[in-house]
Amino acid sequence: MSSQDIALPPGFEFGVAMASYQIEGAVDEDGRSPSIWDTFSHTPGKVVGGDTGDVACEHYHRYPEDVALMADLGVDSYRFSVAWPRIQPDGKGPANAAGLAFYDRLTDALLERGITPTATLYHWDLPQALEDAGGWRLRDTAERFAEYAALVTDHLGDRVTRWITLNEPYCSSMLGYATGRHAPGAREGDGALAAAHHLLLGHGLVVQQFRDRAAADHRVGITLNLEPVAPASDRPEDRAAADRALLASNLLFSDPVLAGRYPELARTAYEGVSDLSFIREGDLATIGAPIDFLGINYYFPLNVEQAPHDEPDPARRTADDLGYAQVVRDDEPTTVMGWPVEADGLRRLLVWLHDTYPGLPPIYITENGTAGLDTVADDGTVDDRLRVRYLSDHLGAVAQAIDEGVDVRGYYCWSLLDNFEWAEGYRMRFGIVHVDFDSQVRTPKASYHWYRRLIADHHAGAAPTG
Ligand code: IFM
Repeated sequence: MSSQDIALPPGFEFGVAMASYQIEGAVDEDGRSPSIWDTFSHTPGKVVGGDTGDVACEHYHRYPEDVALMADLGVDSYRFSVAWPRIQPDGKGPANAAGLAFYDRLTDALLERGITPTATLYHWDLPQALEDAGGWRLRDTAERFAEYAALVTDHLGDRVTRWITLNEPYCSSMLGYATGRHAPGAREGDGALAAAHHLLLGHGLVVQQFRDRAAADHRVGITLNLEPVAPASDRPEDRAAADRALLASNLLFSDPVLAGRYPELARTAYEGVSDLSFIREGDLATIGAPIDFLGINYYFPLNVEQAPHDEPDPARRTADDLGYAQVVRDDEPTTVMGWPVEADGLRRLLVWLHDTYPGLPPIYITENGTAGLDTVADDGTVDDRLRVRYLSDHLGAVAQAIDEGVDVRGYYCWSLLDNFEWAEGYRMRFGIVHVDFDSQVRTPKASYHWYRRLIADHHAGAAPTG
């Protein structure tokens, strides 16, 4: 699909997204304390190749060069995240002025280039001090999060008007506390479900205080990673497995936020794993308070079949052990991450959201993109045509969803730079700009040039004539 074939409405915004621990480096500068990801990545065997975020893309110092790349790309907005351990090294108490100053510099550089800052308050780098006290298993962490958020929004709120509370609470809770694939690397049942609830409670508390403190034209939302879920066959057991997969990957997060409820299935699916007694009266009203927009991160569809539980005894089961397994057909295209590629899945997901939640707020696609093992050729180019295809097909799917009535306002490509891809380290490159992690040289890939043209064409087409 060429850029001319992607018919997005006038005013549609284009952006790029990145996150603090994946790019900043400078992990012990200006008072920053360790986060759970510093601890996890320094634990042998947790990250491919023993990679850490110690240096990453050196964005903490090289941000002017990176903002210049964004300006040249022509994006309307940059979605970044604020590192909690830079702002509150102990996870509580007054703000560290040197930490805030970095986000001042970044915000000012963006605004000087006419790029709208979109700030995410939590993209997984919990101060280690808070994890040592119990982390997201504790209700108290939700309260700490709201305090931290107030420090950041009060300080940057004169310039940043679009805020995202959490990035992908599914990953922070389920990968962090159930599968153990992400920091802090726990494998729990009740603890992981409590973490999910307390993350959402933290979101709700921040929305509540945002309404009290922020200017009327400021906007707040949350980013969820959701998948269109389908059974791999018509067998009743696969259909039931798909219901449980839908619960775990979507409804456990989308229902409380968008409808102020937990799905009934949660009680039966987690029976014996957790009594869900961490949910207190009034929590769902807090979590379900209206938001101004919903951020959606989409990477792949989820087709599932029934599978035996890893652990027969529910009392010893981790929260991800729900008796289903993802099915990827041999003939299905997949990325180097092993993720199936299906652009229409994004359209289906958006239409499902629209049909499931009356009063759905406007949507931004806050992340979408694909990994490659990209290298710079002798002539200095990076041929990532698979990424061009991926991005263009997915933007086409967004355009179709808009045609079908879904209110999607913008799209952020993940990611501008190759960066620290969590447990996969630096091997998996998601950037539209290649980064040489030895020299820190940035080289725009073919996808960067393609996206640049698409944005320019869109802006030209949308510009008022005469
Ligand atoms: O790199 C991550 C990002 O931090 C969160 N969403 C998915 C991306 C690709 O895995």
